[in-house]
Amino acid sequence: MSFTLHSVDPSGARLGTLHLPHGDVQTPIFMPVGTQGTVKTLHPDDLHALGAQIILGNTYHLSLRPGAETVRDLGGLHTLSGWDKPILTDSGGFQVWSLAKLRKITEEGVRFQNHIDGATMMLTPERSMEIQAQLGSDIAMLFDECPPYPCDRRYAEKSLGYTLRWARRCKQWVDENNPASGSGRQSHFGIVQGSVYADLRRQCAEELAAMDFDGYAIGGVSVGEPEEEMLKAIEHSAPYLPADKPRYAMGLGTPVQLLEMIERGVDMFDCVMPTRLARHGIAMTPDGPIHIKNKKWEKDMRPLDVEGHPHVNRFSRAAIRHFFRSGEILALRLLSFQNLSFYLRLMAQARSAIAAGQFGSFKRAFISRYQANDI
Ligand code: PRF
Repeated sequence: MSFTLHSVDPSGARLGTLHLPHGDVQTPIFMPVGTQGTVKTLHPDDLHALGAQIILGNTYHLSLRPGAETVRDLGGLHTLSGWDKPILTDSGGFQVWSLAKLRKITEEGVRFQNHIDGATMMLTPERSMEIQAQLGSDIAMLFDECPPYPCDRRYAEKSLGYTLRWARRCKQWVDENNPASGSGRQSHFGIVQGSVYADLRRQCAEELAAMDFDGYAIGGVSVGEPEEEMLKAIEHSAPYLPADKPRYAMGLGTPVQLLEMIERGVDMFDCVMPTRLARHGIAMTPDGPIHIKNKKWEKDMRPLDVEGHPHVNRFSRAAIRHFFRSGEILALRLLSFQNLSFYLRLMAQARSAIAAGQFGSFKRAFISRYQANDI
Protein backbone atom coordinates (compact mmCIF):
# COMPACT_ATOMS: atom_id res chain seq x y z
CA MET A 1 0.00 0.00 0.00
CA SER A 2 1.04 3.55 -0.50
CA PHE A 3 -0.56 6.90 0.23
CA THR A 4 -0.15 9.99 -1.92
CA LEU A 5 -0.93 13.28 -0.21
CA HIS A 6 -1.90 15.64 -3.04
CA SER A 7 -2.59 18.83 -1.12
CA VAL A 8 -3.43 20.34 2.24
CA ASP A 9 -6.08 23.07 2.31
CA PRO A 10 -5.39 26.24 4.37
CA SER A 11 -7.94 24.86 6.88
CA GLY A 12 -5.82 21.73 7.45
CA ALA A 13 -8.03 19.42 5.33
CA ARG A 14 -6.06 16.88 3.29
CA LEU A 15 -6.60 15.47 -0.22
CA GLY A 16 -5.03 12.10 -0.92
CA THR A 17 -5.10 8.77 -2.70
CA LEU A 18 -4.69 5.39 -1.04
CA HIS A 19 -3.31 2.72 -3.36
CA LEU A 20 -4.58 -0.69 -2.22
CA PRO A 21 -4.51 -4.22 -3.70
CA HIS A 22 -8.15 -3.93 -4.88
CA GLY A 23 -7.86 -0.39 -6.21
CA ASP A 24 -7.32 3.25 -5.40
CA VAL A 25 -9.33 5.20 -2.83
CA GLN A 26 -9.66 8.98 -2.99
CA THR A 27 -9.58 10.62 0.44
CA PRO A 28 -11.29 12.04 2.45
CA ILE A 29 -13.52 8.99 2.19
CA PHE A 30 -16.47 7.43 4.00
CA MET A 31 -16.54 3.62 4.24
CA PRO A 32 -20.00 2.01 4.32
CA VAL A 33 -20.21 -0.65 7.03
CA GLY A 34 -20.67 -4.25 5.85
CA THR A 35 -20.35 -6.04 9.19
CA GLN A 36 -21.34 -9.52 8.00
CA GLY A 37 -19.94 -9.19 4.48
CA THR A 38 -22.91 -7.16 3.21
CA VAL A 39 -23.88 -3.51 3.55
CA LYS A 40 -27.38 -3.96 4.91
CA THR A 41 -30.08 -4.02 2.17
CA LEU A 42 -27.67 -3.11 -0.65
CA HIS A 43 -26.22 -5.08 -3.57
CA PRO A 44 -22.56 -4.50 -4.46
CA ASP A 45 -23.77 -2.99 -7.76
CA ASP A 46 -25.71 -0.44 -5.69
CA LEU A 47 -22.48 0.40 -3.86
CA HIS A 48 -20.74 0.92 -7.20
CA ALA A 49 -23.62 3.14 -8.35
CA LEU A 50 -23.30 5.16 -5.14
CA GLY A 51 -19.62 5.73 -5.78
CA ALA A 52 -18.44 3.67 -2.78
CA GLN A 53 -14.70 3.04 -2.99
CA ILE A 54 -14.03 0.91 0.08
CA ILE A 55 -16.24 -0.90 2.61
CA LEU A 56 -15.70 -2.22 6.11
CA GLY A 57 -16.02 -5.76 7.48
CA ASN A 58 -15.77 -7.12 11.02
CA THR A 59 -13.41 -9.70 12.50
CA TYR A 60 -15.71 -10.38 15.45
CA HIS A 61 -18.88 -11.15 13.48
CA LEU A 62 -17.27 -13.01 10.58
CA SER A 63 -15.10 -15.15 12.84
CA LEU A 64 -18.17 -16.25 14.79
CA ARG A 65 -20.26 -16.82 11.69
CA PRO A 66 -19.47 -18.31 9.19
CA GLY A 67 -15.93 -18.54 10.68
CA ALA A 68 -12.68 -17.07 9.38
CA GLU A 69 -11.40 -20.40 8.01
CA THR A 70 -14.71 -20.85 6.19
CA VAL A 71 -14.48 -17.38 4.64
CA ARG A 72 -10.93 -18.18 3.55
CA ASP A 73 -12.02 -21.52 2.04
CA LEU A 74 -14.86 -19.75 0.23
CA GLY A 75 -12.31 -17.55 -1.52
CA GLY A 76 -11.98 -14.73 1.01
CA LEU A 77 -14.17 -11.83 2.01
CA HIS A 78 -14.11 -10.22 -1.43
CA THR A 79 -15.58 -13.35 -3.02
CA LEU A 80 -18.09 -13.87 -0.20
CA SER A 81 -19.31 -10.28 -0.33
CA GLY A 82 -19.31 -9.90 -4.12
CA TRP A 83 -17.37 -6.67 -3.65
CA ASP A 84 -14.23 -6.38 -5.75
CA LYS A 85 -12.91 -3.06 -4.45
CA PRO A 86 -10.95 -2.46 -1.23
CA ILE A 87 -12.14 -3.75 2.15
CA LEU A 88 -10.96 -2.69 5.60
CA THR A 89 -11.57 -5.03 8.53
CA ASP A 90 -11.85 -3.96 12.15
CA SER A 91 -9.92 -6.09 14.62
CA GLY A 92 -12.71 -7.27 16.92
CA GLY A 93 -11.86 -5.82 20.31
CA PHE A 94 -14.32 -2.96 20.02
CA GLN A 95 -17.15 -5.25 18.88
CA VAL A 96 -16.44 -7.60 21.81
CA TRP A 97 -16.66 -4.53 24.03
CA SER A 98 -20.02 -3.46 22.64
CA LEU A 99 -21.72 -6.83 21.99
CA ALA A 100 -20.27 -9.72 23.98
CA LYS A 101 -21.08 -10.68 27.58
CA LEU A 102 -18.77 -11.38 30.52
CA ARG A 103 -15.72 -9.79 29.02
CA LYS A 104 -12.41 -10.30 30.79
CA ILE A 105 -9.34 -8.44 29.63
CA THR A 106 -5.91 -9.87 30.47
CA GLU A 107 -2.44 -9.37 29.08
CA GLU A 108 -3.10 -12.34 26.80
CA GLY A 109 -6.20 -10.84 25.20
CA VAL A 110 -9.98 -10.68 25.75
CA ARG A 111 -12.04 -13.64 26.93
CA PHE A 112 -15.78 -13.30 26.34
CA GLN A 113 -19.08 -15.02 25.78
CA ASN A 114 -20.20 -14.38 22.25
CA HIS A 115 -23.61 -12.79 21.61
CA ILE A 116 -24.82 -15.59 19.34
CA ASP A 117 -24.71 -18.79 21.38
CA GLY A 118 -22.96 -17.61 24.54
CA ALA A 119 -19.90 -19.84 23.97
CA THR A 120 -16.72 -18.71 25.73
CA MET A 121 -14.06 -17.52 23.30
CA MET A 122 -10.74 -15.74 23.33
CA LEU A 123 -9.51 -13.05 21.00
CA THR A 124 -5.82 -12.17 21.14
CA PRO A 125 -3.71 -9.81 19.07
CA GLU A 126 -2.23 -12.77 17.16
CA ARG A 127 -5.61 -14.42 16.51
CA SER A 128 -7.13 -11.12 15.34
CA MET A 129 -4.33 -10.63 12.82
CA GLU A 130 -4.62 -14.26 11.71
CA ILE A 131 -8.39 -13.91 11.18
CA GLN A 132 -7.95 -10.70 9.20
CA ALA A 133 -5.30 -12.37 7.04
CA GLN A 134 -7.76 -15.23 6.39
CA LEU A 135 -10.50 -12.75 5.49
CA GLY A 136 -8.07 -11.19 3.01
CA SER A 137 -8.98 -7.56 3.60
CA ASP A 138 -6.88 -4.81 2.04
CA ILE A 139 -6.43 -3.08 5.41
CA ALA A 140 -6.35 -4.88 8.77
CA MET A 141 -6.69 -2.95 12.03
CA LEU A 142 -4.50 -3.76 15.02
CA PHE A 143 -6.10 -5.36 18.09
CA ASP A 144 -6.66 -2.55 20.61
CA GLU A 145 -8.42 -1.88 23.92
CA CYS A 146 -11.07 0.83 23.76
CA PRO A 147 -11.64 2.32 27.21
CA PRO A 148 -15.17 3.44 28.11
CA TYR A 149 -16.30 7.01 28.75
CA PRO A 150 -15.95 8.31 31.38
CA CYS A 151 -12.67 6.66 32.28
CA ASP A 152 -10.40 7.51 35.21
CA ARG A 153 -6.74 8.21 34.63
CA ARG A 154 -5.58 4.96 36.23
CA TYR A 155 -7.71 2.78 33.97
CA ALA A 156 -6.81 4.86 30.89
CA GLU A 157 -3.10 4.23 31.59
CA LYS A 158 -3.61 0.54 32.15
CA SER A 159 -5.72 0.24 29.00
CA LEU A 160 -3.15 2.15 26.96
CA GLY A 161 -0.50 -0.31 28.14
CA TYR A 162 -2.52 -3.16 26.61
CA THR A 163 -3.06 -1.27 23.35
CA LEU A 164 0.67 -0.53 22.95
CA ARG A 165 1.93 -3.98 23.94
CA TRP A 166 -0.74 -5.64 21.78
CA ALA A 167 0.36 -3.41 18.85
CA ARG A 168 3.89 -4.87 19.18
CA ARG A 169 2.49 -8.41 19.24
CA CYS A 170 0.36 -7.69 16.15
CA LYS A 171 3.42 -6.38 14.35
CA GLN A 172 5.45 -9.41 15.34
CA TRP A 173 2.72 -11.78 14.13
CA VAL A 174 2.58 -9.97 10.80
CA ASP A 175 6.38 -9.98 10.43
CA GLU A 176 6.51 -13.73 11.10
CA ASN A 177 3.40 -14.94 9.30
CA ASN A 178 2.38 -12.46 6.66
CA PRO A 179 5.59 -11.69 4.83
CA ALA A 180 4.02 -11.21 1.37
CA SER A 181 5.39 -8.07 -0.18
CA GLY A 182 4.43 -6.08 -3.24
CA SER A 183 1.13 -4.68 -4.36
CA GLY A 184 -1.01 -7.53 -2.94
CA ARG A 185 0.22 -7.07 0.62
CA GLN A 186 -2.31 -6.49 3.38
CA SER A 187 -1.81 -3.12 5.13
CA HIS A 188 -1.93 -2.65 8.89
CA PHE A 189 -3.20 0.41 10.78
CA GLY A 190 -2.31 1.17 14.41
CA ILE A 191 -5.03 2.63 16.67
CA VAL A 192 -4.45 5.62 18.96
CA GLN A 193 -6.21 5.28 22.33
CA GLY A 194 -5.72 7.26 25.55
CA SER A 195 -9.27 8.31 26.41
CA VAL A 196 -9.59 12.05 27.17
CA TYR A 197 -5.99 12.45 28.39
CA ALA A 198 -3.96 14.63 26.03
CA ASP A 199 -0.55 13.29 27.16
CA LEU A 200 -1.68 9.66 26.79
CA ARG A 201 -3.05 10.34 23.30
CA ARG A 202 0.24 11.94 22.30
CA GLN A 203 2.32 9.15 23.83
CA CYS A 204 0.24 6.53 22.01
CA ALA A 205 0.43 8.35 18.67
CA GLU A 206 4.20 8.76 18.96
CA GLU A 207 4.87 5.18 20.03
CA LEU A 208 2.70 3.77 17.25
CA ALA A 209 4.33 6.10 14.70
CA ALA A 210 7.75 4.79 15.78
CA MET A 211 6.54 1.23 15.09
CA ASP A 212 5.95 2.31 11.48
CA PHE A 213 2.51 1.09 10.41
CA ASP A 214 0.91 1.71 7.02
CA GLY A 215 -1.65 4.06 8.52
CA TYR A 216 -3.14 5.15 11.83
CA ALA A 217 -6.60 5.30 13.33
CA ILE A 218 -7.95 7.35 16.18
CA GLY A 219 -10.06 5.07 18.36
CA GLY A 220 -11.91 5.48 21.62
CA VAL A 221 -13.97 8.35 20.24
CA SER A 222 -17.76 8.52 19.85
CA VAL A 223 -18.18 6.28 22.91
CA GLY A 224 -20.64 8.56 24.72
CA GLU A 225 -18.44 11.62 25.32
CA PRO A 226 -19.65 15.15 24.49
CA GLU A 227 -18.77 16.30 20.99
CA GLU A 228 -16.24 18.77 22.34
CA GLU A 229 -14.26 15.90 23.93
CA MET A 230 -14.43 13.98 20.67
CA LEU A 231 -12.87 16.83 18.75
CA LYS A 232 -10.23 17.30 21.44
CA ALA A 233 -9.28 13.61 21.24
CA ILE A 234 -8.60 14.12 17.53
CA GLU A 235 -6.63 17.32 18.16
CA HIS A 236 -4.54 15.51 20.78
CA SER A 237 -3.74 12.63 18.42
CA ALA A 238 -3.56 13.73 14.76
CA PRO A 239 -0.65 16.20 15.03
CA TYR A 240 1.64 13.42 16.35
CA LEU A 241 0.95 11.05 13.47
CA PRO A 242 3.16 11.03 10.37
CA ALA A 243 1.79 13.49 7.79
CA ASP A 244 2.51 11.11 4.91
CA LYS A 245 0.32 8.27 6.21
CA PRO A 246 -3.50 8.01 6.16
CA ARG A 247 -5.54 8.78 9.28
CA TYR A 248 -8.84 7.14 10.12
CA ALA A 249 -11.36 8.22 12.81
CA MET A 250 -13.22 5.05 13.83
CA GLY A 251 -16.97 4.71 14.14
CA LEU A 252 -18.27 8.23 13.55
CA GLY A 253 -20.13 10.45 12.93
CA THR A 254 -22.76 13.00 11.90
CA PRO A 255 -22.20 14.86 8.61
CA VAL A 256 -21.07 17.96 10.51
CA GLN A 257 -18.68 15.92 12.70
CA LEU A 258 -17.10 14.44 9.57
CA LEU A 259 -16.36 17.92 8.23
CA GLU A 260 -14.92 18.96 11.61
CA MET A 261 -12.65 15.91 11.54
CA ILE A 262 -11.56 16.51 7.96
CA GLU A 263 -10.51 20.00 8.99
CA ARG A 264 -8.42 18.39 11.74
CA GLY A 265 -6.54 16.28 9.19
CA VAL A 266 -8.56 13.03 9.18
CA ASP A 267 -8.81 11.13 5.87
CA MET A 268 -11.08 8.13 6.49
CA PHE A 269 -14.36 7.43 8.30
CA ASP A 270 -16.86 4.66 8.91
CA CYS A 271 -20.16 4.73 10.73
CA VAL A 272 -23.36 2.70 10.93
CA MET A 273 -25.36 5.93 11.19
CA PRO A 274 -26.48 6.23 7.53
CA THR A 275 -27.71 2.64 7.30
CA ARG A 276 -29.04 2.49 10.87
CA LEU A 277 -31.00 5.75 10.55
CA ALA A 278 -32.43 4.41 7.29
CA ARG A 279 -33.85 1.43 9.15
CA HIS A 280 -35.44 3.87 11.59
CA GLY A 281 -37.13 5.78 8.78
CA ILE A 282 -34.78 8.74 8.61
CA ALA A 283 -33.55 10.08 5.27
CA MET A 284 -30.47 12.30 5.35
CA THR A 285 -30.37 15.20 2.90
CA PRO A 286 -28.39 18.42 2.35
CA ASP A 287 -31.32 20.23 4.02
CA GLY A 288 -31.18 18.04 7.13
CA PRO A 289 -32.88 14.79 8.13
CA ILE A 290 -36.39 13.82 6.99
CA HIS A 291 -38.49 11.60 9.28
CA ILE A 292 -40.34 9.73 6.58
CA LYS A 293 -43.08 8.40 8.90
CA ASN A 294 -44.26 11.96 9.54
CA LYS A 295 -47.82 12.66 8.34
CA LYS A 296 -46.66 15.84 6.63
CA TRP A 297 -45.23 13.77 3.74
CA GLU A 298 -48.49 11.89 3.17
CA LYS A 299 -49.27 13.67 -0.10
CA ASP A 300 -45.84 15.09 -0.89
CA MET A 301 -44.92 14.34 -4.49
CA ARG A 302 -41.36 15.68 -4.25
CA PRO A 303 -38.32 13.38 -4.17
CA LEU A 304 -36.38 13.13 -0.89
CA ASP A 305 -33.44 15.08 -2.24
CA VAL A 306 -33.40 16.76 -5.66
CA GLU A 307 -29.63 16.35 -5.79
CA GLY A 308 -29.95 12.65 -4.97
CA HIS A 309 -29.65 9.53 -7.10
CA PRO A 310 -32.30 8.78 -9.79
CA HIS A 311 -32.67 5.31 -8.25
CA VAL A 312 -34.31 6.90 -5.22
CA ASN A 313 -35.79 9.93 -6.91
CA ARG A 314 -38.22 8.06 -9.09
CA PHE A 315 -40.21 7.67 -5.84
CA SER A 316 -42.01 10.51 -4.06
CA ARG A 317 -41.72 11.18 -0.34
CA ALA A 318 -45.36 10.05 -0.13
CA ALA A 319 -44.54 6.71 -1.78
CA ILE A 320 -41.53 6.02 0.43
CA ARG A 321 -43.59 6.93 3.49
CA HIS A 322 -46.25 4.45 2.39
CA PHE A 323 -43.66 1.69 1.82
CA PHE A 324 -42.05 2.36 5.19
CA ARG A 325 -45.35 2.35 7.10
CA SER A 326 -46.36 -0.85 5.33
CA GLY A 327 -43.18 -2.60 6.43
CA GLU A 328 -41.98 -2.96 2.84
CA ILE A 329 -38.29 -3.85 2.49
CA LEU A 330 -37.99 -1.49 -0.48
CA ALA A 331 -38.33 1.47 1.91
CA LEU A 332 -35.26 0.33 3.90
CA ARG A 333 -33.35 -0.16 0.69
CA LEU A 334 -34.25 3.26 -0.72
CA LEU A 335 -33.43 5.06 2.54
CA SER A 336 -30.11 3.19 2.90
CA PHE A 337 -29.27 4.07 -0.69
CA GLN A 338 -30.16 7.72 -0.09
CA ASN A 339 -28.20 8.04 3.15
CA LEU A 340 -25.04 6.42 1.82
CA SER A 341 -25.33 8.41 -1.38
CA PHE A 342 -25.55 11.57 0.73
CA TYR A 343 -22.46 10.66 2.80
CA LEU A 344 -20.43 9.71 -0.27
CA ARG A 345 -21.45 12.90 -2.10
CA LEU A 346 -20.45 14.90 0.95
CA MET A 347 -16.98 13.35 0.77
CA ALA A 348 -16.74 14.00 -3.00
CA GLN A 349 -17.75 17.63 -2.42
CA ALA A 350 -15.20 17.93 0.37
CA ARG A 351 -12.47 16.60 -1.96
CA SER A 352 -13.38 19.16 -4.65
CA ALA A 353 -13.39 21.95 -2.08
CA ILE A 354 -9.95 20.90 -0.76
CA ALA A 355 -8.59 20.70 -4.32
CA ALA A 356 -9.81 24.29 -4.83
CA GLY A 357 -8.34 25.40 -1.49
CA GLN A 358 -11.82 26.37 -0.27
CA PHE A 359 -12.68 23.78 2.36
CA GLY A 360 -13.44 26.37 5.06
CA SER A 361 -16.13 28.18 3.05
CA PHE A 362 -17.54 24.86 1.79
CA LYS A 363 -17.89 23.63 5.36
CA ARG A 364 -19.63 26.81 6.54
CA ALA A 365 -22.08 26.73 3.60
CA PHE A 366 -22.86 23.04 4.15
CA ILE A 367 -23.52 23.49 7.86
CA SER A 368 -25.74 26.54 7.49
CA ARG A 369 -27.93 24.76 4.92
CA TYR A 370 -27.96 21.43 6.81
CA GLN A 371 -29.00 23.09 10.03
CA ALA A 372 -31.48 25.60 8.55
CA ASN A 373 -34.26 23.01 8.84
CA ASP A 374 -36.38 24.29 5.97
CA ILE A 375 -37.21 21.03 4.23
N1 PRF B 1 -11.29 0.57 18.23
C1 PRF B 1 -11.61 -0.31 17.23
N2 PRF B 1 -12.72 -0.20 16.49
C2 PRF B 1 -13.57 0.82 16.76
C3 PRF B 1 -13.30 1.76 17.78
C4 PRF B 1 -12.10 1.64 18.56
O1 PRF B 1 -11.79 2.42 19.46
C5 PRF B 1 -14.38 2.65 17.76
C6 PRF B 1 -14.58 3.80 18.68
N3 PRF B 1 -15.33 4.82 18.11
C7 PRF B 1 -15.25 2.23 16.76
N4 PRF B 1 -14.74 1.13 16.17
N5 PRF B 1 -10.78 -1.31 16.97
